Amino acid sequence: MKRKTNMVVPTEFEKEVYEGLTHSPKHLSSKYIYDSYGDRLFQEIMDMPEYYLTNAEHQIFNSHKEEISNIFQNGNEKFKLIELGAGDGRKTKILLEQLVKDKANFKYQPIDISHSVLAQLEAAIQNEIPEVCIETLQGTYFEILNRINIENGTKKVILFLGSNIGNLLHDQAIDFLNHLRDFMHDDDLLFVGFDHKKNPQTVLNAYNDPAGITSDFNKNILARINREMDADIDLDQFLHWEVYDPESGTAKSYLVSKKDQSVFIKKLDLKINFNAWETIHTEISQKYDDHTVEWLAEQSGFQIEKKFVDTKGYYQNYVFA
Ligand code: AVJ
Repeated sequence: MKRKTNMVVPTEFEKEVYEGLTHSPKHLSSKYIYDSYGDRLFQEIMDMPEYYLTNAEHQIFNSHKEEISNIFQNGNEKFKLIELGAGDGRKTKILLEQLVKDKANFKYQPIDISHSVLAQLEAAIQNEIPEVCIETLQGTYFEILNRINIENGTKKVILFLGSNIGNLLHDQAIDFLNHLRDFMHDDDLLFVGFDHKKNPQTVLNAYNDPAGITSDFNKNILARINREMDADIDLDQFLHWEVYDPESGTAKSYLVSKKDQSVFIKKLDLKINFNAWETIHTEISQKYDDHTVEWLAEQSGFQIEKKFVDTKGYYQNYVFA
């Protein structure tokens, strides 16, 4: 059969690039930063001293793992430990080890969009904590939840860690939590990590490291357009820029064009003009206070069962039921 190359169906990424770069003001979605190179850069970000979030959540898990493990278990009842956006699972391992120690009856089901991340995670778990029964699930969160909810009945504990919820504005977070709650039954739990408001300088430093790792991470979205859509974007002609509004708690990442320039995206047959200092908004990283988390829970029909705070008061993990 002959294939008409001019009728190829565009991917989600291609559609969003077209939509976002022809929009005024320009925007691109941070979810497209994460290809295998983006995943690696994010792992480097988690190792940076300025990126306090990882250490804070790590500390909470280490200090409270017995109690967290207890909360997840309902006697010896079997449960699924489902992780949304598992990444390299470095913090989750602390909880997995505790659950194994407590002889909990569970299956670990990490969900991620990235094949390579899941393969690495599975190998690491089998190597480091072979007692854990792991089933990796590749896809988007709700696609997978739809699929695994068919085999009903088993209790679910859903992990949404690392301030991943911070990529959503409040309205989107409420929609997301509501949607998630549709998949949950009476005994099911949601364990979520929220990054809290703090000295605005501390927040800015976390998203603007002097080594430029965060800049490379942000620019990877343009690099992907170059690689996957045969574009000619000169990454050096864009500036990574971070702002933080201490009132709303919203940190925003931008890529700013350093000059008047145009780029051509061959695969989309699309030319995009940039004025000097024109922006592309790429990411939001929302920071919360207690009041706002309580409001989110209420708006999405969840009950707050428990919260854990790190010693600096930078970060909190909540148990929602
Ligand atoms: C993975 C979304 C939680 O917003 O803090 C890190 C991503 N962006 N540095 C965050 C990120 C720039 C991160 N999340």
